[in-house]
Amino acid sequence: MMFLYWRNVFIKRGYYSPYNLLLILLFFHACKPERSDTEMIESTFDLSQKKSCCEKKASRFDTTNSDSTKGMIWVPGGEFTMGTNDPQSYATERPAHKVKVDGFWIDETEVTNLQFKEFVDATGYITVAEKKPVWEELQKQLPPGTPKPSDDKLVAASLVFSPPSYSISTSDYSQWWKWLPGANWKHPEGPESNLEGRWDHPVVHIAFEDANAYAKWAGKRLPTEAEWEFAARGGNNNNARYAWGAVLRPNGIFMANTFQGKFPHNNTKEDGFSSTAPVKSFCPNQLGVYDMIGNVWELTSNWFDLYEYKNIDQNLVLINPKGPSKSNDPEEPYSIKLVTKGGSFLCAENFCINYRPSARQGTAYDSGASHVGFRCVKSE
Ligand SMILES: [Ca+2]
Ligand SMILES: [Ca+2]
Repeated sequence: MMFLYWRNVFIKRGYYSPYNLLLILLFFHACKPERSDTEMIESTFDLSQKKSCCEKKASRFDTTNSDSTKGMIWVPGGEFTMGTNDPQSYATERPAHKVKVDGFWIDETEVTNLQFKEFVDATGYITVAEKKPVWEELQKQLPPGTPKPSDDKLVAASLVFSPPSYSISTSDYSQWWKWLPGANWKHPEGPESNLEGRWDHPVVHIAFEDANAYAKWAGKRLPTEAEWEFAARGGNNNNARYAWGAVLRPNGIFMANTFQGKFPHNNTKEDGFSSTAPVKSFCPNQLGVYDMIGNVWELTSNWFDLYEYKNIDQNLVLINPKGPSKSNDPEEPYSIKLVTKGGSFLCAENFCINYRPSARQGTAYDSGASHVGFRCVKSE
């Protein structure tokens, strides 16, 4: 979190330099326009369309859950093609490679505000975004010599999407991300906001340690990137571009909560939602799992290495890979990042095409934001 915060501080204080601009660009490196989905069909959101779609998508497997796996879907183990060779993808997703995972249970939905509240009520847990940052910890992710901020900057806060009302260049991320004191999971848009009417939305402003604490309490864990991608692909090996097939909007139906219109200022919300949506608002995948794509980015347990896939032996089948032993992004050497997957309600055609199962993004491990959440898994 602090890494992006400091970039904003640099900019606001006039410390704007090409280096800092580069950092900003690379933080969301995967969010840049690379193609138009020509197969996209113009459509408006229609609940009757969605209903008919969902009725056709029965889960492939019985979900006879015990209490410990209530609300979870069993993903039978198998081999699949992870990543992609699609040239219309980001370099960090390539090349495709063979992976085999054991079977596991996965949460049917992203963890909701109500579920997270149950955890907080039971444990008294306080999230990272609710606590005043510790300068000594911040320093570890900042270039040497970075000056200590004034105390009024070292306050509990989180990153909130706050776009302008007019068209701007998509090259400066500080134009739509605001470091907002008082923003946290209970107040997603800041102190004046609350969760009324949003208990079934995914919880946001969750850092890695927050997600791990919830998972431990629930007797679960975060998925590896491989588990997440296998589940997002419906537990099969077709390596389709989208989680549901080759076409972004089959028969004009919106399959996920993403961003329509011109990012960041003009969200036409043709899919029905300008921000997070209640979980299960869109069709489940072949396994019966909801919103793996879109709505909110989802944390995994893997450290993010920008070049991880380039170093994989293509002749091997990786068995239950857990990713690199440490974060590595040479362009942001001080930022420690985790892999997040699936894209969010902010993924727009003109800016970001991360609403695909192979897409991957590095997110600072100590960060929360208004478009990042998580779900859990459980081994057999
Ligand atoms: Ca949307
Ligand atoms: Ca999601």
